[in-house]
Amino acid sequence: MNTCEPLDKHWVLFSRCAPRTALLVVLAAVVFDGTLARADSPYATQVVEYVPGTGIGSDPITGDPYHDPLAALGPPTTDTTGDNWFIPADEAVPVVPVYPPFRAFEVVTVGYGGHLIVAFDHAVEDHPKNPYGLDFIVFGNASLEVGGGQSWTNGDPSAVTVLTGNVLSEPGLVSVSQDGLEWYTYLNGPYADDFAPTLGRVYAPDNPDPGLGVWNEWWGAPADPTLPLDAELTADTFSGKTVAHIAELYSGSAGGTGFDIGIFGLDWIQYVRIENADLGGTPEIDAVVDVAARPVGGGRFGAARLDSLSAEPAAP
Ligand SMILES: [Ca+2]
Ligand SMILES: [Ca+2]
Ligand SMILES: [Ca+2]
Repeated sequence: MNTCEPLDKHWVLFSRCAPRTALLVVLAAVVFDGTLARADSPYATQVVEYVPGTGIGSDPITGDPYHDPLAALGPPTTDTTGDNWFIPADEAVPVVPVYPPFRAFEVVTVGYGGHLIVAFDHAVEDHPKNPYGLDFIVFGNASLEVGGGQSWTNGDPSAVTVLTGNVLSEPGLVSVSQDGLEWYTYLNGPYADDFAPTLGRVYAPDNPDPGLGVWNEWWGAPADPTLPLDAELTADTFSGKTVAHIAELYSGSAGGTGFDIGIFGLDWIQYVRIENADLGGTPEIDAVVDVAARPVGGGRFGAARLDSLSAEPAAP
């Protein structure tokens, strides 16, 4: 039924796929005829196509299904809410790697058989000064498993230690395109809704943001979603460390999964597609972000940058 399945073990040209309009009829897709919000937003600005697929869950507080693709536009979630279990639902809760965004207005699910295509309002470049060679970042709602019967209660992050090194992820297959027709797929990863979990705010016990509430003694300004996580950091790096220490290791980055478009020989892309390829679960998408080129750290790890995402952690 889907004529766009990958055809071999390498990146795939989807130019032989049926035209998008035909796919819409076949798959009963929802099309959003959105206009570009503004020029040069670092965030995806347009939903080109969303096929929800099956197995879409719902917000545990409101019951709303996770099927609003507009949740994938704009910046990733900085503060989510309480879960009405350990934390009241009306309390702002900074996203941390052990407490991901989970509300239906924050993330959209790509169900079984589903996919989501978003577009930027500009060309996302394979810029030589992009940190670690990574050019765009997909934010989902993966998290680090805490373990040991601990719970996140929006308290002191130095009092909660990540024990297992496990990532709770639902990997989505990612493709990129310049024109929305010819696609290049990261068949061997990295994947959407996988390492690294989002960090909403920098750990700043000396300068906490008073706007969050009198309880906040730890969290400062929003972390930078245009800065990839150091490509040498892995989930194993974080095992045995407190949430506070992990947040420090993010070094200002908001995390997410970084992608290098240079591996396809492309100088730029404008479209990103996330599909459920039955790699495990139903991925959530919070945001898709253009990395900001910057002088420090650009290309620091050269060609090893992507492999290092799954490699053993380097010595600090
Ligand atoms: Ca690159
Ligand atoms: Ca997820
Ligand atoms: Ca979002």
